[in-house]
Amino acid sequence: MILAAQDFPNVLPHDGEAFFIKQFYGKEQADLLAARLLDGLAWQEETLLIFGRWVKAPRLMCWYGDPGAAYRYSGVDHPPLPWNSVLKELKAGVEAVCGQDFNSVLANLYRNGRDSMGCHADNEPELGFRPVIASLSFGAGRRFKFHHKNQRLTVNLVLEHGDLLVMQGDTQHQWLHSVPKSQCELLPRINLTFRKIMI
Ligand SMILES: O=C(O)CCC(=O)C(=O)O
Ligand SMILES: [Mn+2]
Repeated sequence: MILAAQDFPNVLPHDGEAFFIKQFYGKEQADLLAARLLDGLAWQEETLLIFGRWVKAPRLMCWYGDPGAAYRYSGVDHPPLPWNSVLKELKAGVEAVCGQDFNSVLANLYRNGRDSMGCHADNEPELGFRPVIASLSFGAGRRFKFHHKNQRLTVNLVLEHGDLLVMQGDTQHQWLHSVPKSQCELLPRINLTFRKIMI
C-alpha cells in the first residue's frame, strides 16, 4: 500500500490544508537519521534582515538543493549546497508520500528552548502558487503554532521526533506559522522543510 499525505488528519480548519503524520519515522530510524543530520550538515549561524536591522538568527540553518535552486529569505540570497546521502534518502521518502518532487530543503537546528522561528508564511514568489512543503522533525518536541492571517483562529501542534507535517493548498497564503521559544531546558531539534523552487 502506498501512503498518501491526504489520508492523514488535516489539522487546519477552513481554508488550510496541513496533513500530520505522527512518527513517519519510528524512534530507532529517527535516532539514526538525527545523528547523521547533526553531524553531516553544514550548520551555519546566519544574520537575517528583520524590520530593517541585521540580527543573528535564533537557530542554525543551511540550504541544500539542485543546482540553480537558490532561495532568498530574510534579505539574504542562499545558493544551494549539493545534496548529501541522508538528505537524498529523506527527500525520496517525503516525495513518495506527497506524490510530488522537491528540489531543495531548508534545514534548521534549534539548539535549545531559546532558539525559535518567528511568525511567517513560506510564500516567497520562487515557491510558486499554493506550494507543497514537507516538514520533518527530529529531536526535542516543539510547539508549532498556526495563526490565520484574517481571522482569530490558531492551531497548536507539538512536532516530535520522526513526525511529518505536509502543508499545501492555500496554507501559505491564508495562514502564518511559528516555533515559539520555550521556558524549558530542551535538547536540540532539527527541522527540514522540503520545497520546490521554480527554477
Ligand atoms: O521548525 C519548524 O518546524 C518550522 C520551520 C519553518 O517554518 C521554516 O523553515 O520555514
Ligand atoms: Mn516556514
